[in-house]
Amino acid sequence: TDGPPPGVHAAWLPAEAFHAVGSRRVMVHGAGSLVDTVREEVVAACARHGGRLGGRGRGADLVLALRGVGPPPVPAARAALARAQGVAGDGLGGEGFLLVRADGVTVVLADAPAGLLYGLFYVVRLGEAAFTGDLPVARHRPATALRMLDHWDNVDVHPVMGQVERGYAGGSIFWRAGAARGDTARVRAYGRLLAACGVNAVAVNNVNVHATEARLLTDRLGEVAAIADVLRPYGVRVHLSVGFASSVALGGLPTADPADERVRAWWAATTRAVYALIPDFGGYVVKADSEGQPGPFAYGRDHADGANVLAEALAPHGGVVHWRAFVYDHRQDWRDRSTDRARAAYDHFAPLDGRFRDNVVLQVKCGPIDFQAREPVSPVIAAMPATRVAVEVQVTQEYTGQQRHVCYLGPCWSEVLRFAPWGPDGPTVAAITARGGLVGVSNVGDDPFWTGHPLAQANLYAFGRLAWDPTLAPRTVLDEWISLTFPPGTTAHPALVRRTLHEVMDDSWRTYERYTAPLGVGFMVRPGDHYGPDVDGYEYTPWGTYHFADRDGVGVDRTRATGTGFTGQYPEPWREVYESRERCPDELLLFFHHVPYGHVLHSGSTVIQHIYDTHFAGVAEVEATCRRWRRLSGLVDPVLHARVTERLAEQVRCAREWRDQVNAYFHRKSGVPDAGGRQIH
Ligand code: BDP
Repeated sequence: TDGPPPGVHAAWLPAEAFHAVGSRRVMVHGAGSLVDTVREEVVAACARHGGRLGGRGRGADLVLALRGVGPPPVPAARAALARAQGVAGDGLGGEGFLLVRADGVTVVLADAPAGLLYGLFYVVRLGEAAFTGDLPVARHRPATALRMLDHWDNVDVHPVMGQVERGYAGGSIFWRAGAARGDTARVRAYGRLLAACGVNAVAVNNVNVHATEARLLTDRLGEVAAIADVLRPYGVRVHLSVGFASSVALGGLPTADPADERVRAWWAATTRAVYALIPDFGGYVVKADSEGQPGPFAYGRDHADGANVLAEALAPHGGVVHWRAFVYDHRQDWRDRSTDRARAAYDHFAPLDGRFRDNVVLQVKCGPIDFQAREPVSPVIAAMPATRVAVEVQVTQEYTGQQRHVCYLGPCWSEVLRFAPWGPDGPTVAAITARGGLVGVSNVGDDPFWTGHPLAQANLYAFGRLAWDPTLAPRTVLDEWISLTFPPGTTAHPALVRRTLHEVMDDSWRTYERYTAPLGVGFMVRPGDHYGPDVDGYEYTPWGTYHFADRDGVGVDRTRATGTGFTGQYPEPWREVYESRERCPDELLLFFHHVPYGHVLHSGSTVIQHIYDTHFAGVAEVEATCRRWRRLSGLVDPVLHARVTERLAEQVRCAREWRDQVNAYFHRKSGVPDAGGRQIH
């Protein structure tokens, strides 16, 4: 139980990461299946590192105890516990824990088994620091109860999208060629990684629900139950993506109209059967009226009507429906600016605020368009005070280098979570969405390194950690990941490894931004697979993703004064900041404004010169990354080193291609030469 199956890389939990815990006397006090998991982890760690799981009356260095099951038998632990009890104040919730160290004993205290499990992984993360000196009582609770990964995994291999839609890490860990893989060891190892970073829910199939996947809800439910059984010991609940029209496709009804009694009865009965098999089932994820998926519009109903039917069926069992706000017309006429795709989610959902049942979570993509490397924060998040809103981010790197490029996304998500829609004195996105949660599209597959690019593991880790605590600095999170992934004992030069990884990764998202689409304009990618540059690839298509470059200027006018009016979806102060060319932040200028190439940015540079400079700089940074990575040859696992080296070679090639296409394109459009006199190909 203490490691991944043969041939699979340990990611952030190699055996060495457990040295501090495993070399000590540990006592686990309490009962329940997750407490058993804690015990198994401790036993395995001790077997490797020479410690032992203590029994009654023995001394202990670490006590992991559930409150309310009587005092632990070790005197020193009792004293530390008494101290902790005094400070605890209100409850720790179902997942929280307390940590205190005094008199040579480290104590983790929780009210529920999941808290003990998270407490154990916290101690593992602290390493020796958990056993040094005194530690004052510290209370840890997740910022939100819903920390979920959505797998866009298909059960059948999709003719275009393959086994995993937008997957860059091989096949699915759950499904292969139409059937459950039944790879219990792999799924269990995954659950363990998730628990160690704080993720507690997983949707096991694609939001685009095709015929085979649909049946997971009914006659193939057993396969979902089997996955739930394996993830349960790590506190991870299973969710299912379901089709809105399931009552037709699976139930044989003539309609999926949410107002039809038969439809409601079908959902109620179907959901009852789900809970009979999976009592802790998390709920449904629904993509409706979006990119060809069926939805309530077909019946003249709105999305509150649609979501509430499923919510009503789930409510008696404690389940939630994650209803996605990614609703837009992908066959729109691009000449008509009132159809601005950025406006769509708000236009559809903001009027429905207050109409959703309590167990509906509206799942809103972090930006208004679609997971571009740079977008403003979606205005929907601030527009629905009476609705539980979750933010959805894309851990899988569809638009950020597809796990061939190093792109650490912690800083990107942190900016979203810290954004304050009503200005610095108002609540942050993290606070607004605490009732709804954080959802990420998973980047995991059956690749031996889990994520294709070994360094993309840090994105999975950061997702979980930021969901648990959105105030964490991305650099700190990366530092944790480095410590857990390359602990002493796995490398001869931990300090050099740490420094190099920070140099390679800390700023890699901004580097990626520099060599791709400029100033928030987005979507200069190859249509279809979305990898690599294609400057006009989407410009004359019906997808609603344009840059409007011509000989005079570039950018999308989304102002109220002269454009699509999208800026009006934000509250003050942002509605005016974004409306104003002068005040709009540089990095979003072309998202909100169409400006001449000679427009001067806050940085002092013109738009056209900024484009040239950032594209040359971005490529130079990737070249420097390659040199830095070479330093680690011989210092980290050679297979991992080789994998990253191979990916970096592709990243350099692709970054140069981006630079050359983007620079040449704008050079030809504008006729403005590079002030630096560099060659533009
Ligand atoms: C887009 C992806 C597409 C997804 C869609 C979604 O290209 O594959 O189905 O998002 O989120 O970014 O539903």
